[in-house]
Amino acid sequence: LPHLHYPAQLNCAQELLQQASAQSDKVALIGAENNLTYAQLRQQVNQISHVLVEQLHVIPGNRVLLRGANSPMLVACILAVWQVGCIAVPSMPMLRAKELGVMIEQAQISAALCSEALKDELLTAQSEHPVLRQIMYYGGTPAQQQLPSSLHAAMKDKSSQFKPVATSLEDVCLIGFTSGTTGKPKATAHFHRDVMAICDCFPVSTLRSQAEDIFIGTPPLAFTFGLGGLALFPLRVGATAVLLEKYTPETLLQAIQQHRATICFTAPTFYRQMTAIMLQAASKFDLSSLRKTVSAGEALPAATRATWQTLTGLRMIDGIGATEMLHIFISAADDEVRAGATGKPIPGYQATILDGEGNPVPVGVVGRLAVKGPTGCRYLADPRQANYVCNGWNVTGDAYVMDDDGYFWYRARTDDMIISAGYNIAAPEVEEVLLQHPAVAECAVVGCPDEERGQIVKAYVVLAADFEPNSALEKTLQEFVKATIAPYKYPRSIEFKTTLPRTDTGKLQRFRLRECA
Ligand code: 3UK
Repeated sequence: LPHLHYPAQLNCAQELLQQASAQSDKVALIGAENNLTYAQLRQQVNQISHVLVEQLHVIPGNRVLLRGANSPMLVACILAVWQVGCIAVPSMPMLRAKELGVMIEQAQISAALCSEALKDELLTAQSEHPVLRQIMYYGGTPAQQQLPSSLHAAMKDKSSQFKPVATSLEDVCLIGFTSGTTGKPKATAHFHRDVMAICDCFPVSTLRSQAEDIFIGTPPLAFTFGLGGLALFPLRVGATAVLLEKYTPETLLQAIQQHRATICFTAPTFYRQMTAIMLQAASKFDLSSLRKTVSAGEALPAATRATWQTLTGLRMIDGIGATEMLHIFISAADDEVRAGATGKPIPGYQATILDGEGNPVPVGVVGRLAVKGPTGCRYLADPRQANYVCNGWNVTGDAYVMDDDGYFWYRARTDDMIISAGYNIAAPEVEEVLLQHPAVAECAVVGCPDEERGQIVKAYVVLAADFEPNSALEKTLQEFVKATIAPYKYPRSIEFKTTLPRTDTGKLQRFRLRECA
């Protein structure tokens, strides 16, 4: 695609800050504590850049850890790290010292910019991993902001001009860590070019976002879904982003109404929780400003899509993305949605379905999803690179099927296929059906070892308000599944729970349920 060709020397922070000259007084970022106009954002980024170079003594290529809840300041820090030619390594706010230590070693992190609120775990990690030389903190009390280690104190006397480091298009600027549901988390490296490419793919072809848009949502900036959707995409088109430090489904609904947000990014489970609230108090929230709502992170069940559409009139934009690919690569614009399918490769990307030997399978046959395009997987010195990238294809580990029209239909993570008495059963298919029942708020289906059948289908169910767990309801749900899909797929065992284990990114942790099963 012609618009994906960039000059050989390019610094993505500089590109993203270009809107600062075009519309300097427009609000770029709305935070819990403060807002930043485009001009103020650029000024802060420039001052932080001076601190990085003059006080933290970073040189291009150094890896800088970023740590904080979503906020304008966190965005400014990421852009500053890019502007000085360093590599940003954002970390999930919930991580503990041990997990941070793994990241510090794996990415050889030498400096960190950290929210005062998340200081303790990082200090513990630093004491065991001295490769992390220096940390500066932002936020905190006025007294803390006077300390020598405060980013604010250090920014005060810095110039608001800075000449971006002339990076090349293929310099690494970002290391994204996968959530690591199994085994050691994987570190994926991305270039300045990749950051530009994701801004110029999905938002252009599918989201069709513009300067007038107001972006809002929940994914942490440490998750590339959130980094793109809540920071890079809005900045690229000169729009406004609302960054929520804390949120619940209820406060997200309030924030959409308050800020008249037009584009929302979150995970399916969050949309479900929002609809549950909207159904209880139908007239309470005015969501009429919303234009596009994007769901990613895990499969979007039909019931979630349908309820959302009934309550808002909006066709949800489902999209599959991956940390390895940086952002969404298969999706459909709202006027091209085919309910149940994720969509088609977004312009710039190609997708195919492969069998176990890496050969393409015919239309209609389930296999492994493989994609290629302007972004791709580059693990940092990790033998698992060979599992993910084969013959130039990025093989995602998802079972998919393609139809005659080139739409891609999600089946399951390849490791979430249940084999029971010789039948292959996709866990998400059973979950979809259970979610159509009014008693079910959330559910997770896993294979449970069974002497006779090898595995049996087991469902963990969180009930909707007003429903009581009992064996009659268990039977009702089993009959409901049998009456809706092939009876052999029904959950032979159902366990009622009050919550399900999820990652900070909203993904079900089926492996943890498999362990208890
Ligand atoms: C699953 C989906 C079905 C799928 C991500 C948007 O989720 C993101 O990245 P992760 O590295 O996980 C990747 C895996 O998650 N998945 C994501 N979206 C969907 N499955 N339907 C979907 N719509 O198994 C994939 O392989 O955490 C999502 C943008 C950026 C991202 N990093």
